[in-house]
Formats: sequence, C-alpha cells, structure tokens
Amino acid sequence: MQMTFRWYGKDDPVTLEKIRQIPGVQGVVWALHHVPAGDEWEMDDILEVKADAQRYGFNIDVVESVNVHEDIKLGLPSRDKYIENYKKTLEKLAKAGVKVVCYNFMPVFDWTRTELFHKMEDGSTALFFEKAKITNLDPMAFVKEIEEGSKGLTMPGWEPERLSCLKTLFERYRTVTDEDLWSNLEYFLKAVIPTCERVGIKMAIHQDDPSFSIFGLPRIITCRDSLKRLLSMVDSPANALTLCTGSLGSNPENDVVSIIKEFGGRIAFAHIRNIKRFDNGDFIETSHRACDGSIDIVEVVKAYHDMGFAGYIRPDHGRHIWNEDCRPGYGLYDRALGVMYLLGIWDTLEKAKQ
Ligand code: CS2
Ligand code: MN
Repeated sequence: MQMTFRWYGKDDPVTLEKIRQIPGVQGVVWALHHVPAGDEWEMDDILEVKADAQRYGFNIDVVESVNVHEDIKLGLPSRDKYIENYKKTLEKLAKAGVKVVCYNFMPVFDWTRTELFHKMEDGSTALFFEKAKITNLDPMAFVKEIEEGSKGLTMPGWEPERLSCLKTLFERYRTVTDEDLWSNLEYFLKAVIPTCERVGIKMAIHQDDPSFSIFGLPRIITCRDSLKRLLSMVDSPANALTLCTGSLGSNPENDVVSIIKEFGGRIAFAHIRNIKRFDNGDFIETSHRACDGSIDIVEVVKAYHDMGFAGYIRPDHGRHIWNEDCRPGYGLYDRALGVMYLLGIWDTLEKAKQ
C-alpha cells in the first residue's frame, strides 16, 4: 500500500510543504486543473509538476483526473479527436512515470452535493446531500428559475456562469439512455486500453457520486453489478477501478466491504472516507472514524490489508475544521487526521500479522 494525498497544484493553499509533514504520505495525487477536458496535456506542464513534487520527496504516480470530454460520453462524432488527445496525454504521463489515471464517466456533473458547508453540532462544516432537494427537480425548470432570479440561492455546480452550458448539455443528454452511456464507455475504453497496456498505465474509473441517478441523467457506475460489467467489458488489468467508499456508500444497497473483497485485484486506487446516511436518503460527510458514519472504515482497511493491497490509497474528502478556509472537502486538517486514522488501522493489522 502506498499512502497518497490530493494536491491541487501551485494554487492549492494546502502546499507541498504542509503535506510533507503528514506522516506516511509518499505521493501526491494531481492533475493539470487548468487544462479543459478534451485537450492534450503538455509535457512541459507535466514535468513541472513532477519536479515540484520531487523537491518534497513525493512521487506523481497517480493522476486524478484526466477528465473525459462530454462528447465522448455523448457518443458524438467529434469524440474521436478527443480520444486521440486522451491517448497522447496517456503516453506523455507514462513517460513521466505515472502509473494510474483516475477518471469518471458521469454526465454533466462531478460529485453532487446540495450544500458545501453544512454546519455540524461540533462547529465544523461538511459536504451535505439533501435528497428531497434533488429528487423531483426538473433541471430545465430549475435553470429557468435561476435565470429569472426567482431562486435566490442556487446549488453547487449550478453557478450562473455555467447555466448556458448546462442547458445545452441537458438538452443533449435527453435522449441518451443508460445503455447508450454504456456503449459510449465501451467505445472509449476499447480505444484507450490498448495504449494503456502498451505504456503501462492503469485507467481507474471512479464511481458516480452519489451512486444513484440524479436530474434524470443517465448514470451507470453505481453498484457491484455495474463494476462487474465494466471490468468484463474490457478484460484487461489496465481496465481498473478507483474504489471510492464514500461514493458507493451513498447508496445503502451497496455493501462496500464485500465489493472491495470481490474486486480487490482490479482496484488500482482506493479512496477512503466515511459518510453518515439518514433514513430519508440524505447523507453528510463525517470524519473517517468508523463509528462516526455508516461505513465501517476499519473493515474497509482490513479488507485491503488482508488482500495484501499493493495499490495507492488516499483519504478522500474531509470536513472543514478549526476554521480552516479551504476548498470544499479538500482542507488540510481533516484529511491529515484521515491519513493518521487509516495508517493507525493499517499498522495495527500489520503488527498483529507479524
Ligand atoms: C471527488 C471527485 O469523490 C471524489 O473523489 O473528489 O472529484 C473525483 O476526483 C472525480 O470524480 C474522479 O474523476
Ligand atoms: Mn472519491
């Protein structure tokens, strides 16, 4: 197992200097966040990140994410040019020493929450998902309300400057079914996996977050059966998983620990965090500690330890604590506590084994 930590680059207030002081972190999980999805990454930019990370003793083995252009997910004719760019980026990343590329295949949005700084009883704040707010929401009507100003507050991801792009995307996805999305994913993987095999990179898909359908959009990477289908679709070690406990765990039907045990050999990258689910379908992100949330993180770490997991692990989102002013979910303090909790469990298991 190699412990890693997400770093957003030079603009990240959580600097490499700070990350270096967290015990046990060997690599930073990074990306060229300024490059739009679909564009080819420049070698000079990649090497600059590598040099920065190495100055602090970190490897850059894991990239999160090389984002997939919407035209690929939509299956438009223009996808081929974006897939070619993706392959060229993979080749360059491999040259720079990257081993794992995390990505997701969620239409329109990355993770979705209804509130970024939900107040907790202890004074901290955390990412919150209120199911009722989303369940019956008609996206086009919602866009209209925001445009007309009848909605004072929008939602994360629905910022006014994104509205026109959202409208176009919702329009385009209207006729795309889950099966269409599966076949577009298959097309993409059949194109990029041979490149990955040749250059020695693992493509590691991240589950949809939350792991159920929202806004009427197609959504496919949500449960055990979908992971099974994904892995057999292109049966190559290069077609791998980023197993995210918090994303999968948002759906109470998912038994995260048994999923880890079943697909262990194909997990290249482990995202570990806890969430607390409520009976009405809401959930809030908690500390990593098992008893604070609905996911038994001790059993999660034990599953990885038992299988001799040799891949990469990172604490996932954290709460915002000690008045830290930070990127939602990506402050220093709670994620550093997460690292220590995970390593504490790991070391104890290791010692018991010896
Ligand atoms: C999130 C995502 O849950 C998570 O880990 O931080 O932004 C994640 O990085 C992407 O969905 C992966 O492509
Ligand atoms: Mn995750």
